[in-house]
Amino acid sequence: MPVTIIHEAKTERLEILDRSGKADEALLPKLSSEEMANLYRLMVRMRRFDEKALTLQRQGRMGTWGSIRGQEACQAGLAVNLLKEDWLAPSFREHGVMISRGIPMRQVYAIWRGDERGHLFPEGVNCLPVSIPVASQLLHAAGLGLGLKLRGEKSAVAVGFAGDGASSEGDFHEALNFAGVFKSRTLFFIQNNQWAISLPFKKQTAAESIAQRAHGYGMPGMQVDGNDVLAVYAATKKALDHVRAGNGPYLLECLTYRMENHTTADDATRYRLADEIAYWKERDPIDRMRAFLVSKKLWNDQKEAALFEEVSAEVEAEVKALEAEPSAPATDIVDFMYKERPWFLEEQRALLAKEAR
Ligand SMILES: Cc1ncc(C[n+]2csc(CCOP(=O)(O)OP(=O)(O)O)c2C)c(N)n1
Repeated sequence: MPVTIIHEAKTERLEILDRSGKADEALLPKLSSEEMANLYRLMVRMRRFDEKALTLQRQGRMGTWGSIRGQEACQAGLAVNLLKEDWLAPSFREHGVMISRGIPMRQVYAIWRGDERGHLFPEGVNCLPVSIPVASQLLHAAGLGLGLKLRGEKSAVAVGFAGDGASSEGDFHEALNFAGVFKSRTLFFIQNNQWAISLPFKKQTAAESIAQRAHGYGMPGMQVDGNDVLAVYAATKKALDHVRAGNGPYLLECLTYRMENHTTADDATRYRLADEIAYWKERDPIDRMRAFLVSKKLWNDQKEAALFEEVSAEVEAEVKALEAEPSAPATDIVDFMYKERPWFLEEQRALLAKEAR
């Protein structure tokens, strides 16, 4: 019986900066000095924002917090490639992209204090509410992307976010299959931070990468060093160009590491070894980019101090504004659920309103 090959697949991986911040010059994206420094600024801003939330949580001023420490390059590299008309379908670990898109820090903090008013995003910021069910965001983005296509959009895309754990959910398969078949205007943006709470990546799949699974859905996929902001920038641009041009969806896997606990309710020292954390600390996305900028004479201690002061002041002002807000009414629990409340929620709402009085 003659055998013919019906599909051959290769999956690319991109990295530009080595761990000490030295660039492969041939691969450098065409960015001005200011644009490169801006990527760094965004990451530092995210980190200060994140660190403050962890402190607030320890002080009992925040419900819980899912840290993005270590994932700043993924989020900054994507954020600068987004257009105003794009849509985001975020999971619970996208604060960096959200604050870079013009959502005030205080609103993201509010969400994590269980205050639904945080989800009332400024007019014109196309972002769905944070969705907690793992992998659900990909379905939302597949549908949004189809909607944009049916509306005849020529540039807008939908970005669906998920982690490595999400790639084992049925929703992941359904979203990618659907988007592939209907050629949705969707970028599937996977931050593989190696852990789904206490489950390591090698327990998620027998495949080497998430990116290679794109072949099975008839879309291109790529893996990028998610701790290298220049590589994420370049890979995201390539992926978005593909989707914007109407060629269908794209699967981008950013290989990164969750430096903190899963959330403040977790203790990662119970399942992770110190060696692993040390390995990733040496590949910190902010340190790498700073070393690169310094080597190009685009950054120095003075700029660093000024930036730190600026973002710290912003974070403090946002916390002040957050804490000056009157508490959310108890009825918000049901008010944010449906456009039209069913009878049983009306009953519960009345009860809540009475109790609150
Ligand atoms: C459908 C569903 N199952 C379980 C959970 C509980 N849960 C929250 S986060 C998480 C792990 C997610 O891991 P991953 O997708 O790798 O994202 P990461 O938290 O690492 O960013 C789990 C199991 C959930 N929120 N939704």
